[in-house]
Amino acid sequence: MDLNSDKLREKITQEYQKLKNTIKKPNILIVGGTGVGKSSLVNVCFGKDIADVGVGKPVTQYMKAYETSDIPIVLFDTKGYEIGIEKQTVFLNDVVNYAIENRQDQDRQMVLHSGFGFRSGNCF
Ligand SMILES: Nc1nc2c(ncn2[C@@H]2O[C@H](COP(=O)(O)OP(=O)(O)O)[C@@H](O)[C@H]2O)c(=O)[nH]1
Ligand SMILES: [Mg+2]
Repeated sequence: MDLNSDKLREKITQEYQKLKNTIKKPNILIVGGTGVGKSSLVNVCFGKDIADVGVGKPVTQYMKAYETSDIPIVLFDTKGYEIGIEKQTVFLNDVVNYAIENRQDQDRQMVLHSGFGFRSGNCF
């Protein structure tokens, strides 16, 4: 087989694109108290202030999905998870149950990422 370096590079790029198109973006649910840096984490990951201006797609009352074509993940930003049985129940019903109910759906199943105990700037 005659493969010079340009052809080899082209072939690798084609195979990479093919592979990339078959892999689904992981959905990551960001959960944590108000002010721990969940929305800032979204902005750091996408390299722009999309969460601060709230352009995400509302998925539930408490959750928005953020996705751009160039970044290979989908981040679900949530309103703060607060202590207190009433608030916890509402949050669980709205956000966590959505993730649990969709865990068999390849397009919607989520990785749960806890925002407790750190701020976004410390993650990178
Ligand atoms: N010092 C510091 N402040 C942060 C960090 N991440 C976020 N913040 C600030 O914490 C505040 C709350 O952040 P935000 O992302 O809105 O928190 P959220 O309520 O969890 O979405 C904002 O003023 C951010 O600028 C961090 O890593 N270090
Ligand atoms: Mg926020």
